[in-house]
Amino acid sequence: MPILYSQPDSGNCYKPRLLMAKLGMSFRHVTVSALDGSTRTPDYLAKNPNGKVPLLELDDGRFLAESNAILLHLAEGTRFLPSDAYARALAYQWLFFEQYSHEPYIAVRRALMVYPERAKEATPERLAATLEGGDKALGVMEAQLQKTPYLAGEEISIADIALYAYTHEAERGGFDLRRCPAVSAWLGRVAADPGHVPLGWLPE
Ligand SMILES: N[C@@H](CCC(=O)N[C@@H](CS)C(=O)NCC(=O)O)C(=O)O
Repeated sequence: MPILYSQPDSGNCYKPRLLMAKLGMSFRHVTVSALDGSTRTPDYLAKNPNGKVPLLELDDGRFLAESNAILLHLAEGTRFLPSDAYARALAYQWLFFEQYSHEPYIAVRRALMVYPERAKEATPERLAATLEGGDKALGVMEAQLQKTPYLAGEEISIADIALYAYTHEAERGGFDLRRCPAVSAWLGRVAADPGHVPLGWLPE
């Protein structure tokens, strides 16, 4: 059975947990957290030299880091990864967008506002810059979701799993989703897709 090393309240870690739940895949969960130093132990750094979660350990003992790479691997051959080359590339487009134009603003602002350990980093300048960047990312998603029900087109894909993770937490970072009705409706569609689990869900 694959093992997922992850932090329960992290959106990046929620992505593979959510996909595996929707796929009905069994996996073992090992809690590793940036907050208690367990991502910095020699044992963990031997598994992932970048010292971050999530990390997937495959049945054969190989490791895979980076949430969106894990999504790509898990989704191979499933309804979450289109087989057509262009449709697939569109899903990749949103995965890269998530890492460069969305997560650094929306996830970071949430972390600054939610974790007391991060509060000292929440300067007015940083809060303003992350608000501006996050609102821009939400605007890009809103424009797409006014045209198609899911980010990469007519069907749900890993693009939606990747972007759901921190978008559904955006209000905890001070973003106003009432300004993005298509994004709000899409959040509801992703949550209504079979097998959905909430952020803190862990397998038994
Ligand atoms: N690009 C990475 C980011 C992973 C990441 O930043 N994870 C955080 C938790 S959300 C972490 O492990 N932080 C620990 C640290 O930086 O020490 C991914 O998508 O997996």
